[in-house]
Amino acid sequence: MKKQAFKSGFVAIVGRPNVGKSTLMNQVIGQKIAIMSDKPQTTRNKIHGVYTSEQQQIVFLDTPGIHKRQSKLGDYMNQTALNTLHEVEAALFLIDASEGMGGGDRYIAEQLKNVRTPIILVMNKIDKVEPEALLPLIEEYRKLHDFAEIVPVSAKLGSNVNTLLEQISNYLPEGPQYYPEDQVTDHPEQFVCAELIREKILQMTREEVPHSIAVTIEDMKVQDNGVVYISAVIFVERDSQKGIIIGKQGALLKEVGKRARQDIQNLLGSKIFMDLWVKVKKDWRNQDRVLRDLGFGRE
Ligand SMILES: Nc1nc2c(ncn2[C@@H]2O[C@H](COP(=O)(O)OP(=O)(O)OP(=O)(O)O)[C@@H](O)[C@H]2O)c(=O)[nH]1
Ligand SMILES: [Mg+2]
Repeated sequence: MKKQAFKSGFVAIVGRPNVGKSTLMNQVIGQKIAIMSDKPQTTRNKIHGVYTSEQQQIVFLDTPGIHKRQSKLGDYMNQTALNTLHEVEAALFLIDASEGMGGGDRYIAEQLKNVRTPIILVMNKIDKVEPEALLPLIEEYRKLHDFAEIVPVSAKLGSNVNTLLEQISNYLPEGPQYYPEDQVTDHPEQFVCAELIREKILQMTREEVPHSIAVTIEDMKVQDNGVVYISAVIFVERDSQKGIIIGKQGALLKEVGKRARQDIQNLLGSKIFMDLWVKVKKDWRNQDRVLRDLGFGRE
């Protein structure tokens, strides 16, 4: 039998906030590259996740959920997601099949009209949907756009994800293996560590607090005893939020540190010691200079 040529390419994952884009990417990669939460607007940057098999290498670009902007940070996030569509061989438009179509999906479909990239409609969260409800929903979405394929999946359970990978393969050109097979992302470890700390805060706070947080790693070094020392700063927008993050007698911050440490030790494969600091940067989500300092540059 003739050996098939190796294929490779870039695939964007776009959709409304909270539909499961990051969950899907992590499921395919088999590792947590992008943080996930039940809060909308969890992902803020374009996150690369590399999937490698014997026949193909797909670089997935997980993007921020496209939403009605509430800040300059929101503008950056939406632009990041939409610009990504032009850089890829194919795009996955993820929707939440358990919620049905909303204004947000229609808005995104509108944006897709100017894009020549093949778009695969991925109907996620089918574990929460009665099978007979799926067909009418497919018909409804079909009217929005001329999709290249339509694939129902459960990103959380991994159902039908292999079918999706096979479908994507049809849209990839022959190409080289860009990354070594054991590399799952090209983000620096510091970025992933900061994100893991932010994820724990998202899990433990509510309302405006999750959106008002930014995390930076100020220092990260291997000590003589082999332990990795990490110093991280959690930025908030208001004094009252600083109190919430620290918690009663430092309890919340301590718990954030405990949960993050476990994930970061898994990521780095070594013991870590972590110092967490909380600082107020007034209204940082609307300050151009601060946004740039925090890594949200122009897209
Ligand atoms: N039941 C179910 N829940 C899912 C599935 N996929 C994702 N979720 C949940 O949906 C929520 C949002 O998941 P994320 O992966 O963070 O969503 P996202 O689209 O990346 O969100 P943003 O980054 O905010 O745009 C989390 O609570 C996930 O556990 C699924 O297939 N089934
Ligand atoms: Mg996400």
